[in-house]
Amino acid sequence: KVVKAYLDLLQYIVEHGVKKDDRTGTGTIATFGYQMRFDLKQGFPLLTTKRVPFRLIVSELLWFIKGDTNIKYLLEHNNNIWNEWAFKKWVESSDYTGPDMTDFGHRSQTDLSFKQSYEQQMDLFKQRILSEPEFARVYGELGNVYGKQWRSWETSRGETIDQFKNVIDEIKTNPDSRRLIVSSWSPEDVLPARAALPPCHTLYQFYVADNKLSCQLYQRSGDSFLGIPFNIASYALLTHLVAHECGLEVGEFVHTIGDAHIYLNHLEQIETQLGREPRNLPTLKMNAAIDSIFSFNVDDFELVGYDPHPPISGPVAV
Ligand code: DHF
Ligand code: TMP
Repeated sequence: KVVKAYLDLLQYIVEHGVKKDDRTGTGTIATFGYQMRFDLKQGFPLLTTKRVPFRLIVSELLWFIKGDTNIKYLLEHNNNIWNEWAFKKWVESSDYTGPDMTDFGHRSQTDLSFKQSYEQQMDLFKQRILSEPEFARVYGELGNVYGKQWRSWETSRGETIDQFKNVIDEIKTNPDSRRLIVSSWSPEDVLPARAALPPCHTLYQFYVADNKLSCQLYQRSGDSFLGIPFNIASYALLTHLVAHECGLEVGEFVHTIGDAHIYLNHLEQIETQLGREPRNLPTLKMNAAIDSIFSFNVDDFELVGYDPHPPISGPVAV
């Protein structure tokens, strides 16, 4: 089955988006409030208009489910998608004595000799995270990001709440509940000192009807070219995993986005995708022998029939 929901989003922003400045200084076109629906029975919603690295989506989701917030696990799985935000804390710290890395996100795009120096510092940083446990403990840590909020939310009384496990238990025992929610947004944690990046996927809710599990995500801010393709696939995978754990079929993934934007330095990549014909969706195969959602490994997942157009690269706004 071919799905156009993502291309419709791009088209909508291109047509109706307004120019808007943003925190990163890159500039965007943006719209506010947009919803996509994916029927997970029709196939696994990984983009076909560019190749998206599924293995990175798997390792990031398993990292959330483990409750881990340190990039060490991601690096051990060759996943570099969160490096910049840990690196930023490192180069801004008083322990860092290398060349000045101020504003590395922009400068590495315009200044070739700086880019080399940045790449060298980033490599050194990754090596140290992987080989020095104490360094990793301090500088690999992203703070109160998803893993922490899902699995060990801290209350003002100093207790922790495992929202993720609780919601799974609730789906199993009280599937009609209208309170099947996991929230990552804490007003207390929206400070740079507490989280490297305040959660973009703010809150999700499950819904059970006809023996099918659906999931809706409220995403406060969506980078249409880089983040959203990952987010769609990640929550689709999450829905499959929770459905499997609860003995349910999969229903829909509903994706609601607040500030849905295209960075101005991604417009060309967006046009390329709008010129491509979407192809049939792949299907997801999971290792059926795994009996707990907490026991999956990266190689327990496989996509069958994924035949996308070639990858398209673009700079990430830090
Ligand atoms: N900041 C911004 N500005 N946009 C984001 O999408 C974003 N996403 C974050 C953290 N901060 C962010 C976490 N998720 C990539 C994808 C998702 C992601 C971070 C980065 C990314 O760069 N994807 C590349 C492939 C990367 C690779 O192969 O290593 C892509 O082309 O999809
Ligand atoms: P913001 O905190 O200023 O909204 O910046 C976060 C940027 O990262 C924004 O462009 C949205 C993007 N983003 C996603 O699209 N998906 C994600 O999963 C994450 C973590 C970020």
